[in-house]
Amino acid sequence: MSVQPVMPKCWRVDTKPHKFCPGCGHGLVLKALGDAIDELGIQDRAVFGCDIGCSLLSWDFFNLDTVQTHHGRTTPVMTGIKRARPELICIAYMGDGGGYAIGSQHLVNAAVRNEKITVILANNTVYAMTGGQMAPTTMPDQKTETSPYGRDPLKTGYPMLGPEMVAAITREGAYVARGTIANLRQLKGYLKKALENQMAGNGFSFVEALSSCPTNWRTNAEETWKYIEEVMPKFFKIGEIKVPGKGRETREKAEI
Ligand SMILES: Cc1ncc(C[n+]2csc(CCOP(=O)(O)OP(=O)(O)O)c2C)c(N)n1
Ligand code: SF4
Repeated sequence: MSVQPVMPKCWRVDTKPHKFCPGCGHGLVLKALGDAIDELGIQDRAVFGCDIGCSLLSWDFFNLDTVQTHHGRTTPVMTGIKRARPELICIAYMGDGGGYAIGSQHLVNAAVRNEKITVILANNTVYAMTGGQMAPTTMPDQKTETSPYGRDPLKTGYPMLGPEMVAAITREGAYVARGTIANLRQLKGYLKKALENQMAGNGFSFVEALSSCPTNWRTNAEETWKYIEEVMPKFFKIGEIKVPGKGRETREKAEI
């Protein structure tokens, strides 16, 4: 007897199996997002925007109106749709290269303006689609195509703490959290809260998800999971960072 995997209702079954590499975190983030959309019952009014980078492989992932945009420009494109059609739930999905480097000005300005959209960013610590170059989120000592001896923070800076930055520059009404593919239930909870924040018209909502790229990390399943569960959270603290009505959380400092 064959066992059919349970897929979110809002996924497009005919485009599965998806196009991501085996062990890629993108599929898990999108599973959590699909479940969140189903549970909130917003499939008929959600609009999904994906970026350049491996996130673009989700262009046919959902049974949702979908737009695929230029690198890092998904945030302003979704902002435009939201302003024109405020009743829609606008979701921008991107990688850390798109959100924190090539499109960082768009993320910063949308956050400062407290645009009523939801941005979801998969942080896999590399520019994956182009072959694993160093990204703003590359960890200290992490080897990449362009940091073959490991990232030296004294020369190239420390990894970008995106949610912490967004929390600092948004005003009241913003929701900001960092989840991980290692805890999908928690990640789904954060995504639901981010979407509910948009539905309530409160302000910007932003969720970073710690994600994996075994292809460019050159890791097997065990090493990949260890990196996600043990190494990344030492620097990228998981949890809610800003919640409307509760203000900004003061969390313990990162270990590195
Ligand atoms: C303006 C611009 N600069 C550079 C590129 C080349 N480029 C395409 S994908 C990519 C890396 C994407 O990395 P990230 O956003 O982290 O997503 P990932 O592939 O890791 O999911 C780059 C640099 C581009 N398409 N456009
Ligand atoms: S290259 Fe990395 S991020 Fe891209 S699909 Fe493969 S595992 Fe995922």
